[in-house]
Amino acid sequence: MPRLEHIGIAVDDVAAVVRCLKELLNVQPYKTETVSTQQVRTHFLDTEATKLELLESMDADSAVQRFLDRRGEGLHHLAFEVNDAAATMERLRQAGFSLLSDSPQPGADEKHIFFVHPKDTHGVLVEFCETTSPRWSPKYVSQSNGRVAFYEKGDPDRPSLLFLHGAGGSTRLDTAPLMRRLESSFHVAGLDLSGHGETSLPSSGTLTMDRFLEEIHVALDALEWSSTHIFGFSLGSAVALRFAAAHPDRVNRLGLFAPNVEWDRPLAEKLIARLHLDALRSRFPERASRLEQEHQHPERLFPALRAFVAGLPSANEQMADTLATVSSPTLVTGLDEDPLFGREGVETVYQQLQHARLAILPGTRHTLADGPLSLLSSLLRSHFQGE
Ligand code: CMX
Repeated sequence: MPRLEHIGIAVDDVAAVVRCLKELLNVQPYKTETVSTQQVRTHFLDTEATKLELLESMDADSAVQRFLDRRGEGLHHLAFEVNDAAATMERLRQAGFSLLSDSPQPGADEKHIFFVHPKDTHGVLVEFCETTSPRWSPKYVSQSNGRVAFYEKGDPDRPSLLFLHGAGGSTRLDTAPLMRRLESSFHVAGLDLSGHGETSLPSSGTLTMDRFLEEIHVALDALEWSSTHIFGFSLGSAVALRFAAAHPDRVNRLGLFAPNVEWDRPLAEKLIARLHLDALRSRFPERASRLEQEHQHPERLFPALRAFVAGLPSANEQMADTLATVSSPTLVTGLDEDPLFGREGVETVYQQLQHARLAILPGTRHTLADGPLSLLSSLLRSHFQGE
């Protein structure tokens, strides 16, 4: 079902509209972007229910300028987000709608977009948009043991929020869609953990919790964040908990999605079975090829991850001590039908923390990028804003 992604409003005097919306809704633009193909400058505001996109014409011949000349300032279009813009185009073309381009075009906010002519939609210009894989460039910090990579977005004056991905994932693969949803409220950064994404795998080929924690320090120092909120998914949530227990002065609040802290041999074996590229290639070829492209040394990373997971059952006691020590207010979230950890794994984490709230969301896949992002981002925003 397409989701209302934003409402476009054509404006003559952007400063006056911004002042009005500040008084009316207490919202301010969080990003401005020029889309040269559409000859517009866009200003995005996030009202939580949906985004508003203020459209300023950059050319006397642009579609927005024609609209302003004919109708004056006002509601310009409704934009709905779809998973596959090309497939949606094909469906609508076959249904007889007049589409304003032959294929999806680059739009603002790293989206591919197309429009349906308002004469076919009872006078309302409708846009469809698909969020593309971000082409974000990381920042690197060199270390004796290789480099640490992180991605930074949003206004540096906002509260800081660090994102940690899951095992075998990366910022671009796991946490980027959530970062995009929260960049309007926070100064966000996504860290790639050792061997994942753009961060080097240590020459020993061994992944350790201590090294993950060291990488968080490196990123926080490079960002000049003395303390921060941290969000972690799966492995990233265990790393976030360990960091918060060891360095309470550097962590404000924690948000966890699909965490697990109690490991036995069968559970470790279940995860290890998922961490084989060959098996992935035959079952999910598209996912396998994305992993191969995303990681620098996938052929070394996956054996390293299997060895790391094999050691988790012997670290249960240490993890229980960790949970008892964490003092940061924590929002624990998980899926009602998580196929890997079950709902019990999430509830155990919640029960062992001193200052935690629990939210169980509907879902059947242990992934973040395809998870219940609207619900999750709204819960996290409130939690990190201290509500
Ligand atoms: N909403 C509703 N109706 C609109 C409209 C809009 N945003 N823009 C134009 N119309 C109406 C006109 O008022 C006119 O109606 P009448 O004939 O009743 O007067 C009719 O559409 C005109 O259509 P047209 O003759 O085809 O002429 P236009 O040159 O005005 O083009 C349209 C209209 C929709 C094809 C053109 O505006 C367009 O291509 N829009 C899509 C691109 C766009 O809007 N980009 C900016 C957004 C960028 C972004 O979000 O990134």
